[in-house]
Amino acid sequence: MHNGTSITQFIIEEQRHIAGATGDFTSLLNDVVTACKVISHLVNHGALVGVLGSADTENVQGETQKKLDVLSNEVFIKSNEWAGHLAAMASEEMDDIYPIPRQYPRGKYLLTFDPLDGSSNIDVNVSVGTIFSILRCPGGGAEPSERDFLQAGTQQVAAGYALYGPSTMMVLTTGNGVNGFTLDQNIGEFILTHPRMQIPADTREFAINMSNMRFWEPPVRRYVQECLDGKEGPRGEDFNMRWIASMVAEVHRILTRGGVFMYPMDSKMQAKGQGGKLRLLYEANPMSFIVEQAGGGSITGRERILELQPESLHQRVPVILGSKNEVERILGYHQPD
Ligand code: AHM
Ligand code: MG
Repeated sequence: MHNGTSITQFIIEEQRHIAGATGDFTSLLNDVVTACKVISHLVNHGALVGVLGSADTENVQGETQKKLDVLSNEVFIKSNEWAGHLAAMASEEMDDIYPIPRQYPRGKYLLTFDPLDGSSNIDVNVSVGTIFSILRCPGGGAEPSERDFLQAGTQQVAAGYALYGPSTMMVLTTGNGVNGFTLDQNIGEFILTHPRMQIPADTREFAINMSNMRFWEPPVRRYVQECLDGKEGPRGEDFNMRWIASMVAEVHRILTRGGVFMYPMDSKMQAKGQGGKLRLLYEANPMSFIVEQAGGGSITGRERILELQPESLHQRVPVILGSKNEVERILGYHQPD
C-alpha cells in the first residue's frame, strides 16, 4: 500500500502557488489524466477487447490508422470536450481543429495531442504513448480558429506524455520542472514516483533509425559516424544505440538515463516536400518543453524547436533532443564554418 502523492494532489498543490489560478487548468489536467487511464486500459487489454489491427482509414498525413488510434482519439475528445475549459482541440488523427461543440461551454485553453504515438508498435506489443500540449487561446476562445493554435512552443502552459509500457506512467511539466507518476492499477491513480526528473548532460547512447543513414545531411552523418567509430574514433569512447520507433518510450529513456534521440531532416522527406517526420504542435513541441524543463536540449539541427513559429496545424519538423552537451555538439556540426 502506498501513501505517496497522487497526481491530482500534486497538480492542485502546484496550482496553489499561482496567483489568480481559477482551478480551470487543474480540472483540465485531470480530464487529460482520465483520458490516458482509459487509453492505458484499452492498450493493456489489446486483443482481449478486439482493439488491435487496422481501422481501414487514413489520417490527414496519409497514414493508415490503427483501430486504437481512432479509439484513443475518441477517448480524448469525450474526456475533454464537456467541462468548459477548452475552446478547441487538435490531434494527429483529425484533419481540422475540433472546436468545442455548442452544447458545451467554451473555455480559454487549447489542447493538442497525439492520442497514440508509435502506433506501428501496437500489434507487436511494444510500448506506445500519448503526447499532449496545452496552450492559451488568444482572444478568449469564443470562436477558435486554426490560427490560434499556431503558437511557438515557448507559449505552452503545460505538456506531458503517458507511456504505456511495463507500467503506465505520466510525465508532466507546467514549466516548473518535470515530474513522473506511475499508475497504480489497483486504486486507479497516478502516484508521484519520479520527482524532478533531470537528464544527465552527458551520454554515450544515441537513438536514430539507421536505415535512413544514406538520406541524412552531412552534420548528422558525421555525428553518428563518430559515435560508431567508438574508442578508436575522434570521440575516444564507445557508444551504445537504441531504436524503439516509439518517441514516447525513447524520450522516457532519455529522461531516465540520458541519451540523444534524432529524427533528422533527410533527402527522402525533402523530395516529398516534408519538413521532417515528427509533427511540431503535438509531438516536437511538447517533448521539447519536457526535455528542456529536465535540463536537456531540443533542436531541429539548426535552431531551438520551442522558438519555431508554426505555419500549419500538422507541420513536420526535424527533431534532435536529449542530453545537453551532445545536442550542443550536434548544433555545432550544423553551423557553417
Ligand atoms: P506516428 O505518430 O505515426 O506513430 O509516428 C511517430 C513515430 C515516433 O514515435 C517514432 O519516433 C517514429 O515515428 C518512428 O519512425 P520510423 O518507423 O521511421 O523509425
Ligand atoms: Mg505520432
